[in-house]
Amino acid sequence: MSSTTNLVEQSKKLCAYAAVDNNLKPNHKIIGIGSGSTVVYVAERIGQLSNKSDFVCIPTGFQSKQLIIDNKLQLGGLEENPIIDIAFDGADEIDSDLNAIKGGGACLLQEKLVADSAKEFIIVADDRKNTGILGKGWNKGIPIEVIPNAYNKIINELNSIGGNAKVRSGLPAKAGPAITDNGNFIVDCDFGQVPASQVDELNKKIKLMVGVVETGFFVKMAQKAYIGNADGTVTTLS
Ligand code: ABF
Repeated sequence: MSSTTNLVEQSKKLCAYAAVDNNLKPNHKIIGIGSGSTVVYVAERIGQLSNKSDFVCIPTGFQSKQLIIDNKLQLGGLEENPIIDIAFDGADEIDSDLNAIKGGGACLLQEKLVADSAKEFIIVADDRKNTGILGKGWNKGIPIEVIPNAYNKIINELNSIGGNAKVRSGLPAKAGPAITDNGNFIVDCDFGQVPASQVDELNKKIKLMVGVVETGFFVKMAQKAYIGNADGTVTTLS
């Protein structure tokens, strides 16, 4: 592992541990556990607690479910736990208003369901994600989950409002489109940089397109973000 990779890994761990240590309280019983590589350390930290069996953890997808199981935490579902006390998740990018882009891992719908069900939603991310303006660092476009046979219709509509949209390929690419945990496709749409003041309006426009299931814009959903810096410090945004 190169020293840069080590530093990034260290900053992910630092912010995740700080987010858990400063926010998880004994009265929190239901915890949302998001997806991605930073939240791995959130699950690890919760797994180190002596009272870990007091918590029920709600996953945002397959990887997240495995994380909960691997850390010997109690797995639950949103069906029987529709109110979550606190949820932790990563992000692809965060702006100065705590708007976020999520969905790089194609789990945005379940991630948004968990975040929306949570009384407190906390983002954990390394400092490469904290760019101040969405679309400045993240150049893969806004992930948008769509009903499969609507993808070309939605690509046309996104392009007509100034986007540059394409359907996401699965791995390996020649196997066809990426399929989400919900059986849908992902369209990634580049809008360039989106100022914080315009995120809500753009998100609403996209959501109104028939066939769109959910967008990767998380508009002011987070109460706090814990940013792990390369120098070993953690910045809290709120
Ligand atoms: C998920 O994981 C996604 O919404 C986001 O794409 C990604 C962030 O992952 P990482 O922590 O690996 O940067 O939360």
